[in-house]
Amino acid sequence: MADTATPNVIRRADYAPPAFLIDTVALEFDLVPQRTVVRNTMRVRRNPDASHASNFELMGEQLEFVSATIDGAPFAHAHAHEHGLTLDNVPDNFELTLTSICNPAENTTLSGLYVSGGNFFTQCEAEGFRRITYFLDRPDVMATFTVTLRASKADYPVLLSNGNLLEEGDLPDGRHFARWEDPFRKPSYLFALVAGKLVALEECVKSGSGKEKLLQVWVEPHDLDKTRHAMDSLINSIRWDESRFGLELDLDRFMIVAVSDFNMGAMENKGLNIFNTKYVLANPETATDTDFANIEAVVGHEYFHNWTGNRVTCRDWFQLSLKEGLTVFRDQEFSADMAGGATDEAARATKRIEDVRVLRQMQFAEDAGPMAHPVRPESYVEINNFYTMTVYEKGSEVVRMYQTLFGRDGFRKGMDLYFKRHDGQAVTCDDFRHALADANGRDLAQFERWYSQAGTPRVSVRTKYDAAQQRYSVTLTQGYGDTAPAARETQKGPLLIPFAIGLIGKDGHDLPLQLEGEARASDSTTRVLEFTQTEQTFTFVNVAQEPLPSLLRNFSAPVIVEYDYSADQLAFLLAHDSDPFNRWEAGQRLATRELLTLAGRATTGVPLQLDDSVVAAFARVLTDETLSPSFRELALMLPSEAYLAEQMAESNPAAVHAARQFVRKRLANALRKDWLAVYEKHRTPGAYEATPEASGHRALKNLALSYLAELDDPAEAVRLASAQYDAANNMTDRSAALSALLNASAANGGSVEAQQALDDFYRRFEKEPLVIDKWFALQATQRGSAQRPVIEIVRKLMAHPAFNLKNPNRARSLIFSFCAANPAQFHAEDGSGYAFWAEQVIALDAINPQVAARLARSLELWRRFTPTLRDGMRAALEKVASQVKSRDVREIVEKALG
Ligand code: B3K
Ligand code: ZN
Repeated sequence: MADTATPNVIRRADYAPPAFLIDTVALEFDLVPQRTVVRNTMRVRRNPDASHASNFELMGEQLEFVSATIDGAPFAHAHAHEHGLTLDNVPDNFELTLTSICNPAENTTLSGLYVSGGNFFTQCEAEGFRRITYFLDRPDVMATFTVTLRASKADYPVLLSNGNLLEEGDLPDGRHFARWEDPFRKPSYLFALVAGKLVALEECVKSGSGKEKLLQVWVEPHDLDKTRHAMDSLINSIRWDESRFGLELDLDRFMIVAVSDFNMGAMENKGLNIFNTKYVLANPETATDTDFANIEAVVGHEYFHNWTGNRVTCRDWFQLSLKEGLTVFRDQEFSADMAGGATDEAARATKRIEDVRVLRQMQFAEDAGPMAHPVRPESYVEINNFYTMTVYEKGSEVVRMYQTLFGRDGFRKGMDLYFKRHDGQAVTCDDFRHALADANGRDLAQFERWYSQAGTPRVSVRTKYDAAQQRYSVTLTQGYGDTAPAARETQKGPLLIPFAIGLIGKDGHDLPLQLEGEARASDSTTRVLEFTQTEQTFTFVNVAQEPLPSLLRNFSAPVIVEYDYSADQLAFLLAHDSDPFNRWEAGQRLATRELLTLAGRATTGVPLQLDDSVVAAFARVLTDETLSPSFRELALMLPSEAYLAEQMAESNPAAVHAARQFVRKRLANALRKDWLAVYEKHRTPGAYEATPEASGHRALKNLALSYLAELDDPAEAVRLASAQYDAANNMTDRSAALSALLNASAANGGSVEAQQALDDFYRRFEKEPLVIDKWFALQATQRGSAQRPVIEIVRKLMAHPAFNLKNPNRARSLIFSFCAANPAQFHAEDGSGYAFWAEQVIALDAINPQVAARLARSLELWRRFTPTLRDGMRAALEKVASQVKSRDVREIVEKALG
């Protein structure tokens, strides 16, 4: 175990307002890669709402202190130390100038100021600003910033920072400068600068109130041909926030800058969003339909932060979901509206299904392990470890529940009140809840538990039909089941669960809904029950026939529903439910149940077989041309191996893989003709179109191809895939064909066709890093065989000249893809995957702790696996715990071993 003392735990309960406030900040940068000088002049005053402190404590990391002056005079009582700077006995109100030096060229953490591809970039959230200058680097300290950048004009022709450009000009010695001013007060985590050789796609638009806005997407010159989609996404985001929430862009200029070395997706710095290239650059040849959709979502997300996060920010980092959960909800709604408008429920459901898949696979797993935490965590060691699925995705579900309870209009009223009360402030999740409650005249005290309780709630359902009385009662019981210890200690009482339900008659149509005590049936055939007690019965009256319940429609709450449907009932729901989400859900339940039974058999070596009725249910979806292609693709996609393994009493990735492969093969062989017909019918010949319809066709066609690659005789699939690979005019089709070729030959240890396509792919896209990432990822996630374990391929690729551990995208494309997205190969019984994981976590820890900590999380569920795997994982975790240095990784592995 660790040989150093337990690192400090930061607790929500310990929040205290800052002793000092900083009203204005003037920053001057002399940008030099190895030695950047930063001069920081602040207007400081005592905080009237805080207890008195004679010393002024500023945060700082990896800085070389040069000097301090107070009100223009040198200040002798400044002491620099490991965590920052202490100024003794300062006045009540003063101007402080601090000069310090940092080394962006050597900054591999990608937090603070760093160099990537010869250009300067910053990343300050959560605590990176203190790596640039000494500061009160906490979100409740808000100041207006003026920024002067000076640098060599030849090397750094473009100089950007937040807000509006005040002036720019030349300096002696081939240098130049630019001065920027951000008129809005902001916390330091929203500061940004960019300097380098960049070009921009520009567009001028008029905002809702008629003001001119300059929009720019900045990239390296050779990427200018991949910026159109990001620009369109930005324009659509601006329009959407105006029409759906009445929120206008508040700056004259809005910039997006792409950088290839970046720890996460993107960052919402005020007026100067910095993006991972992965979420900006796209054209049909290099980006898949999924990439296009992700770019739209992330551009939207960062833009929407301008109000939810920037204009109203977080009081402290425990409130992170205040901005993240809300902004994820907003980006999900934006994408749904872009796909289906407000009314096309089927198109909206596609987005909903994708989001719920992610939530269930990733957030439910997080809730089941040692990192389980509430949406508003109570404590942390390293805040960067809490940018989690719980804070983001469950946080979004919590926001969605307000809208489910109050409707779109009620939600909008709540948002309006939130901005009216809190614009320009740093606030808490409680403030948001109170705004929603007050705008809708409701007491939402119980709803607070969604923020404070960890773990995935379980709702079990019992139903009873009384034919004589025509009454149908639905009894709901809530609890958490047997949850992880980290979650259990937070669970205090029942939640307010909006539980949407419909009742379906024998003909497949919805029945009218009238609850006991109501005068008549409601207009809608979906009802949101407000389920608030541990157990509660809802009785429907005038129910003429025994219905089949459609439960938790549109996934109205982030819970697990337990109800004993028969296979026939699930097949019926899959064919008839008017709620498209629940149609999909019925198919998933059916498949999950079948797959788990088969996985159980696989562990005992019993031969596997699949019931014909399951094949028939899938066949109906496959051949139902009245369903949209994108819905069919989602319905025909089996639950992922990771999700299935997580459902087993003891996770057994090999058994899950065997079961899932068996079912895929069985469906492929039994429905061969149908898959072929679908493949032909949904081709999209001609020029590439980026519409949701066209992408739905491609998705379904490529799913068919992937099933065909499972055929006992894959020759036909290989022929189709090769032809598709060669003829493809877009990355969606080309990468799907390559993946089919790899998988079709996996059982036989590879094929000439697959190798040729791989080589061709590399040559063709050698100059496109994002596509080469796909090349690595496709190989890392491919199916393996006993003769050809994927770990050997991965180890070989680690030595490939294009591999680079320092670039997070590249590290993720190979290492994370293998460790987190190829469970059957990663969890090899011989422990080879775990040994590899340990090596890489240790190597990354020394380079980039945030990225290392993400990778470290891939073993956190170790206690839930079979004994052999469990032992191997523990040994690997112990090895990592004994060697890593960063607070980031230590928190993860120590919690895992706990
Ligand atoms: N707010 C940033 C995430 C920062 C992560 C810091 N480790 C991106 C986003 O959620 O929009
Ligand atoms: Zn965000």
